[in-house]
Amino acid sequence: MTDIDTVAALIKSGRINRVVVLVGAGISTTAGIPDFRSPNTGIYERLKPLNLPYPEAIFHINYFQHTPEPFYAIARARHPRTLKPTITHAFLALLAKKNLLYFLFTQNIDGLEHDAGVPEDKILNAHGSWQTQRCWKCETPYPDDLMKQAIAKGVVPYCQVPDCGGAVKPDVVFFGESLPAEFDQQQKKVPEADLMLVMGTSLKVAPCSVLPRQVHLGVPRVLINRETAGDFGKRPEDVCILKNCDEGVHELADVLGWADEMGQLWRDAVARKEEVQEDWGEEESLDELIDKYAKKVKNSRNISDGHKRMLEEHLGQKFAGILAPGK
Ligand code: CNA
Repeated sequence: MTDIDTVAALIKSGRINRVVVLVGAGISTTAGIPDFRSPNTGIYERLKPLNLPYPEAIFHINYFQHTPEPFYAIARARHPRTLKPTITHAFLALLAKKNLLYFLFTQNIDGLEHDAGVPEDKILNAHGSWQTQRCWKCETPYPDDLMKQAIAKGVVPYCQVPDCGGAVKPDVVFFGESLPAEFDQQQKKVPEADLMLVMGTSLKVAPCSVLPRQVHLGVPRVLINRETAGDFGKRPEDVCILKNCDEGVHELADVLGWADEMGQLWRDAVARKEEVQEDWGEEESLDELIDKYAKKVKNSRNISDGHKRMLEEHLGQKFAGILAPGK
């Protein structure tokens, strides 16, 4: 019996009614958005030309507060507007349709679970989303149309409140920020699971990384991921399917006899997303945007606008002026 057969047999037994799912960036890589940590293809490795103090800095609130430029330089390539749900997202929608999905924790900020048709009340976007935005300093919301323009152009949008001057940040949870209050409430559902499914995550980011450990001993935990993660494999009831998520859910759906239904859900979701595609002008890849920004920083003698502002604040306008490009 293969691992896929084991999981399918559990689901077919009728004893599974409360599947709690945790997903991460790996379920969206085939939609065209790179994850953080995969070697060569992950964002962290590709950010090297930017000479950041450390790769996570670009998503760290302390860094963003004085240097938001790198985040916006690549935001266009990370914004989910053009992304379409994958077959793995459709599998999640199918779990919900079959009343098996008890709750879904997603660490992703691309909203593709929603786009695939998973009901809103079954999803916690644990790390927020791009749907809304506000000033990091005074928390005043910022208009959607202006935010779109800023992302499309790769420029930093600033708060419109007089004398505030804070950079606007999408409501995604940066490193150094707290998760939504709802997380504490929803994580109580984990010990109520009769099966936990974890897909596409390295389980390196707390607190989501601890969720699989909150499943009761004896309750099956299934990992579908390219590599092993967290403490998976330590419990006798663990099932580790080490392959691409889309491949894993395809095989599972085949054995369960769900393949046609899943395929239809996926096609419908893709068609819905295609209908609302917006034209943001010429597309530039993540690497092109990184390259462009790296050159810009180099030409301005490695002093970003954010650093200049910081110098101005701390050392005074005159001194910062000496470091301005071309001086
Ligand atoms: P991560 O640390 O980059 O890990 C991704 C995991 O998925 C790794 O173990 C990979 O081996 C695995 N993986 C990659 N592609 C596939 C695939 N096709 N099939 C199976 N496995 C695959 O990302 P995590 O999600 O664990 O880390 C949490 C971060 C990533 C959260 O803060 C997210 O907001 C953030 N993130 C989100 C997105 C998104 O919204 N799509 C993209 C990039 C990063």
